This record gives sequence, C-alpha cells and structure tokens, in this order.
Amino acid sequence: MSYILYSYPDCASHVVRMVLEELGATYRDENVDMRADAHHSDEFLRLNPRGMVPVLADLETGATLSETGAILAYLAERSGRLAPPITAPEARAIFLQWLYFISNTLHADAQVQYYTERYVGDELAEESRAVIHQRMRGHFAMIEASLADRGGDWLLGGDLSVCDFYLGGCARWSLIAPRHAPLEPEAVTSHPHLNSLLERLEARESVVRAFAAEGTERSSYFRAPVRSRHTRVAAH
Ligand SMILES: N[C@@H](CCC(=O)N[C@@H](CS)C(=O)NCC(=O)O)C(=O)O
Repeated sequence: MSYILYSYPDCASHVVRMVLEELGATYRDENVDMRADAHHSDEFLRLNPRGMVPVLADLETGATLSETGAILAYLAERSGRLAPPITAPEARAIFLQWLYFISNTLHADAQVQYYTERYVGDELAEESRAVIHQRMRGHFAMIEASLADRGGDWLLGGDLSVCDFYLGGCARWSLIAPRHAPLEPEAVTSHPHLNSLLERLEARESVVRAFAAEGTERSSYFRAPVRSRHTRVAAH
C-alpha cells in the first residue's frame, strides 16, 4: 500500500499519519503550508475544494479522498485491519457508531472550539467557547462511561481500531488548542479509563513515530508542542 498524505503538523492529518504508521504503509508526505495559504492554492483546491487537510491519495488504486473519518474507513477497508470486518455485524455496528460520532460530533465540536470566531463572529466567541468547552466535557464523560461499561483496552473493547486514533487526535486538539483557550486537562485526565486509553495509545511506536515526523516529538496528547517545525517524512 502506498499513499501521498497531504498534511500540516498537528492537524487532522496527524490522525491519518498515526494510522498509516500503525499499518506500516508506505507514504510520501506533502506538507500543505497553511501559514503560506497553500491550502487555498488552485493545485490543492483541485484535490479538496473545501481547502482542508488531510487529503489522502492512494497510488495503487488512484483514489483521492478527504474527510478524516472517510479516510480512516478507507484505510481500514484497504488493509483489512483496525476495524471489525463486515462479516461481524454486531462489532461492525459499534465501530460505525463510534466512527460517525467522532467525525460528526466530537471532531466537529473540537473544530468549533478551535475556529469559534468563524462560527459565531468575534463578539460572541468568548462566551460561545464556554458552551463548547462544556459540550467537550460532556463528550469525554460519556466516552468514559462507555469505556467503563464495555471494558477492554480500547473504544470498541478488546481490539484497537482507527476510532482510537481519531479519539486521541480530538482529545489532543481540545486540550492544546486554541492556545489561549484550551480545555482544562482534567476534562480528560479525571476519567481513568479514557486517560489510560490515551496513555496506551501514546506509548505505541506508531504514535511516537507520527509525533516525531511532525516535529512534535516532545509533545503528547496532553501537552502542546514545545516547538513548531515541519520535517518532510521520508517514505518507509
Ligand atoms: N471535516 C474535515 C476537517 C479537517 C480540518 O479541520 N482541517 C483543518 C486543519 S486541522 C484545516 O484544513 N483547516 C484549514 C481551514 O479551515 O482554513 C475532516 O474531517 O478532515
């Protein structure tokens, strides 16, 4: 399996990178320099008219797609890993439920937390952020309750899935961004099951490699990067 990952450090592309690393996939990194507005270039808009990373190009099938949740489902299907198979409907149902929840609620709310001004304008941003923080707290509490109820190391129970990486990314963004108004760490760390899931995830070699590839190796789900640079990732 070989891919091109259009990315920017610590963005949603980080989740896709962790999964590519976990799968041991060969991929080339294309840094979309958002500081230089590269995500609005004609070239990039042809790949994703919404002007957002990540975009994944599959060099074997010719498929190119955006939307983190869709990319994760695609990678799970292509590899036959990190998701229950279609022949296991009960487990598959739970997988789909979590993937869609993370994509259309947890990630969407994390975006509102980050881009609050875009949604409500400058004047209402501060008070709106209090509301969105409360929503994020509620999501993490609900996830904790589900983890406690279901048992096992991961969101789906016993087996690691793409949902765990996606959850990790959303928890991280919520705890570190925006810099002037992140969620308090306790919104996650006070939940023992969620906290240990993230610690387990963070200890995986794939995740360590993904952080290192983005130049954020001294950061974690719980800590913002101490420096910001982007290194091009060599295919492996
Ligand atoms: N719905 C998209 C959201 C991705 C997203 O929010 N990407 C951000 C970076 S983390 C982005 O490209 N932002 C550029 C912009 O909004 O101008 C997905 O799930 O992939």
